[in-house]
Amino acid sequence: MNSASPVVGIVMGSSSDWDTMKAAAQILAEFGVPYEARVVSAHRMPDDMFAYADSAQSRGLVAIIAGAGGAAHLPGMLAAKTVVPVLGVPVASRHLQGVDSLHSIVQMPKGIPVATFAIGNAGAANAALFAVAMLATGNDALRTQLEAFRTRQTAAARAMTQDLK
Ligand code: RP5
Repeated sequence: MNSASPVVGIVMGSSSDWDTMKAAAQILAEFGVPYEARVVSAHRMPDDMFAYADSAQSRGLVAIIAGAGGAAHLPGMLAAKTVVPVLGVPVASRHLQGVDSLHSIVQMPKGIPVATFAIGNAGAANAALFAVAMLATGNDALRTQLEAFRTRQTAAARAMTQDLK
C-alpha cells in the first residue's frame, strides 16, 4: 500500500498479549499494510483507551484489531467509542484458557458490534486477514495479494497428502 501512516491499529490489554497479537502484526507486515501496535488497557488506562478510540478515525485507521484476556472489555469499549470497525481477539487466559475472554468479547449487546475471532494466535492472524480483506475491497493490488496467499495455502494443504506415507 502507498500510505506510510497506519491504517490498522493493533491494541492489546497488556504486553503479555503480544505473543498472541504479533500473529496479526506478522500478517499485516506480510501484506504491506501499515499498522501500529500499542498496549491500551481498558482497565488500567481507561482514559488512554477513550483517547485512542476518539482519535482513531481522524488518524486514518480503518480497522482496530483489539486483543485482551480474562474480563476482556477492551474491544467492546473501543467499539462503543468509535465507528471504526473493531475486530476482537480473545487472548488465552491462565485459569480459563480464554473461554472467559471469548465470552467477554463475543457477547456484545445489540447496537455495538465487535467482530470476534478465535482464541489465540489463529484468531489474531485471522483478524488481520479479515482487515486485509476489508481493505482489498477497494484495492486491486491487495486483492491480488490475498488471492495469491489463498492459492499458496491451498497448495500447502494439498501437499500434506503427499506426506502421509
Ligand atoms: C488483560 O489482562 C490483558 O489483556 C491480559 O490478557 C490480562 C493479563 O494481563 P497481565 O497481568 O499479564 O498484564 O487486561
